[in-house]
Amino acid sequence: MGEIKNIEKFHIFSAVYYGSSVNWKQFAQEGKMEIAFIGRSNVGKSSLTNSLCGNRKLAHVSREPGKTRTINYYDVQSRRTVDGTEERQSWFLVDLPGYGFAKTSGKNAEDWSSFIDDYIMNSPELALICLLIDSRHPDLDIDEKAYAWLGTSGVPVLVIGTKGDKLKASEKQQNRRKLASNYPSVYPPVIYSSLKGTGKGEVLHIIESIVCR
Ligand SMILES: Nc1nc2c(ncn2[C@@H]2O[C@H](COP(=O)(O)OP(=O)(O)OP(=O)(O)O)[C@@H](O)[C@H]2O)c(=O)[nH]1
Ligand SMILES: [Mg+2]
Repeated sequence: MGEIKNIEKFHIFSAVYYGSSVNWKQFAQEGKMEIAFIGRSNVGKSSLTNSLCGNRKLAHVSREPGKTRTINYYDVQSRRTVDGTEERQSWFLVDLPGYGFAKTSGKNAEDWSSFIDDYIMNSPELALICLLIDSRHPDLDIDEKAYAWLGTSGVPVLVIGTKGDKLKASEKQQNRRKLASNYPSVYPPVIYSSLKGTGKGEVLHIIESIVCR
């Protein structure tokens, strides 16, 4: 009888809340790779965190914008099997507060908190920034500003179009093309639905290429 090879796809098998901070220095010395989610308030960052990790109770999701106010670190363990050999990876998924929402009006109402800025610019372990954009609105000024600014960090950006379940199939194709032209990146944009889990394979595949190198 031939031997049955156990080939296992890359997946996250454990994700645990690690800590919250408004100061990038607090966790910076851990030396683990970090993948961060950034995007407008209410775009679905916390929902995506939960969807990717397969745990609906991990990050707090809210219908009200401005739910996540701190930099939240999740300690993630992933694994894959290559030619019968299991490989494990340990990294941080970092859920950031949203931008474009402020209870106070004024000059900085549209800006993100300065600690997001500090975090992005001062995290040597930051290997990928996932920029989440509502797939129904692929050309908002505030997202274009965020994208332009993120480009100065030198960290690769993956654009994820969220709430894909709210688009018709034809709109999905069209808006994916718009995302690709508005936010060019080494990675093609992914249309995601945290509600249905669509796009999860594509995002995990890109994460795999980063955490397994
Ligand atoms: N239909 C649909 N709704 C979604 C999806 N993802 C998130 N939502 C909803 O959008 C709202 C905001 O989701 P969150 O995940 O809390 O968004 P966030 O970006 O973390 O928001 P802040 O922490 O406030 O910046 C909630 O009501 C979610 O249920 C999705 O894929 N499909
Ligand atoms: Mg959130």
